[in-house]
Amino acid sequence: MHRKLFYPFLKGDNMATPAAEEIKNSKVEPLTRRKAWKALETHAGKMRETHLRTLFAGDPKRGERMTVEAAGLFLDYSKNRVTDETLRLLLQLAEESGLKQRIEAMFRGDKINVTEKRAVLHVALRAPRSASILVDGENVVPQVHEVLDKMAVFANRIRSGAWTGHSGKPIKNIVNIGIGGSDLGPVMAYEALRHFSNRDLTFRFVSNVDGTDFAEAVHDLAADETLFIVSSKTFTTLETMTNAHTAREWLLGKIGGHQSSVAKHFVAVSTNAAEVAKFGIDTANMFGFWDWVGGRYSMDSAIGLSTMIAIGPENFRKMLVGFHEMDEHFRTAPFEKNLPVLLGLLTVWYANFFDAQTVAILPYEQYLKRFPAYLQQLTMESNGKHVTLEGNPVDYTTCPIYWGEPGTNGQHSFYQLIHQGTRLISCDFLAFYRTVNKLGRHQDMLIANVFAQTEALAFGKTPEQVKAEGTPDWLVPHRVFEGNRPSNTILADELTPAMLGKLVALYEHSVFTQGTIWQVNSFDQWGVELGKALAQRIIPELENKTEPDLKHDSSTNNLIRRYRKFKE
Ligand code: G6Q
Repeated sequence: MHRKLFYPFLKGDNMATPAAEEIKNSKVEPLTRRKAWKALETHAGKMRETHLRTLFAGDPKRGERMTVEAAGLFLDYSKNRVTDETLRLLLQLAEESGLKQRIEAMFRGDKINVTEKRAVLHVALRAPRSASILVDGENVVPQVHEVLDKMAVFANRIRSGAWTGHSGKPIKNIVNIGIGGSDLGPVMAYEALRHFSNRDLTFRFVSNVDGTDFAEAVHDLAADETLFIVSSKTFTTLETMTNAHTAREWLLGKIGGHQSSVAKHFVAVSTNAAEVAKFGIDTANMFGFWDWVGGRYSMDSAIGLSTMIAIGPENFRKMLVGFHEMDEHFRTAPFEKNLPVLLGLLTVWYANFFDAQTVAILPYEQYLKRFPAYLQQLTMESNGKHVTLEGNPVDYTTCPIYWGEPGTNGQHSFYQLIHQGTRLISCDFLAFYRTVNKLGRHQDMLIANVFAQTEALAFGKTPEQVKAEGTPDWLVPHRVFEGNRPSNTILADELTPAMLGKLVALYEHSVFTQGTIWQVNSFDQWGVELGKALAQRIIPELENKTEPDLKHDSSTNNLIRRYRKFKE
């Protein structure tokens, strides 16, 4: 049920905080009371009984009709369990949810991240120089380009060998130290754009506080040729700061240098100049960003410094152009032709009306091998929420679980469950017409598998078809494919920097669309706080020489005691 929580700031005259004002102005009915929602509930009853075979048989042009092409991406959504009526109702739900107004509010720089009282302006990170986006009355676009220019100068110095380390040798190895939003984007982008990267440079990414991550990352690196980029918005994150300090000790230990050599081997990406300076990094070598860039929306900010060093400033700018193209599409295209809106609405459709628990992201492009992991944070940290913007518990499901692996590997493992398991899993298949690695027949085989999988998922194989193949009766049930498993197919030219920008923006805005429908704040992440705080309390309890006075529950106390006993 929709239980109302008591929040003092929501009472009458107290509606004066920016957060409360923002919420009051949104004037949107609770989700389950919206007309379109109710109509969708009734409609879904029928659709749950309808097979994709019937939908395709009834409309020979369905596979051509239910497609949209924009910003160089082609989306075939015909293999979804939807009719024109479903789409009409989902689009009506978007209208009733105030999606248009929310998009405008985001692009305008309104403080739509109400719990942190911040604007949400990753779109400003890729706005052209001539654009103007105001935050608290100030145009932020010139600041964005100032940082990009500074990054470009630095990236070129590294790439050309002009930047030298302590011993006068050029830098050969770049190690990005960061976690979450300060790691997943850089790793994903580096892998995705490896073809465009400078192969004379080695890139490593250290995120985990598990010492193995650091140890293995630097194992074969020459310290005097290594540059660490400490990427941390706050410059206080436990994992990142622990790894950064370990890196400094490692460096100084290897080169026997003085603290001053730190400045030659460390740069920072942060919003916290004071902490950066305290660490020993010259703030002239600090690349800034702003509180209106969320971690998981920051791969195209200075957090992308490693990406820029890898692929060069020109390619980085092409990536930004790709992002911007999708931003403009999202902002201006009518919803029925709007790729992120359609993707977002389809996710809502399965999550809320088919009780789908998960979405599989299946890139048929080896370079996108970290894309599912990247999207896990983008989607689940954004929309894995249980209260609305007003703080009311939701009485509907929010974000599904995202997961996936690059094709065709998954076909030989978990696809069994997608084809014949008991769960409905909607799948996004991503594929490209062309590859930069043209090897024999590989690409045709790869793409044949994409089309084959979506066909098999949608249409399956009936008992009659199985029998007709001469299968003995006892084996027939095992070989039947029910079909009716939904999928989207997204096709594009080739994975270039611009294309990567478009793809990331596509999902960013799909997440925005979903969050708007569910009326959650897609831009905070309070759910990561409790574990962090408890860890801070437990660390000394593990390290203290004297037996600590434990005040946890009996399980946690016992685990701590056991670890203390066996750790040496
Ligand atoms: C992302 C989150 C989170 C964040 C990391 C790293 O949206 O805010 O993943 O990016 O916790 O934070 P720092 O960059 O401050 O170290």
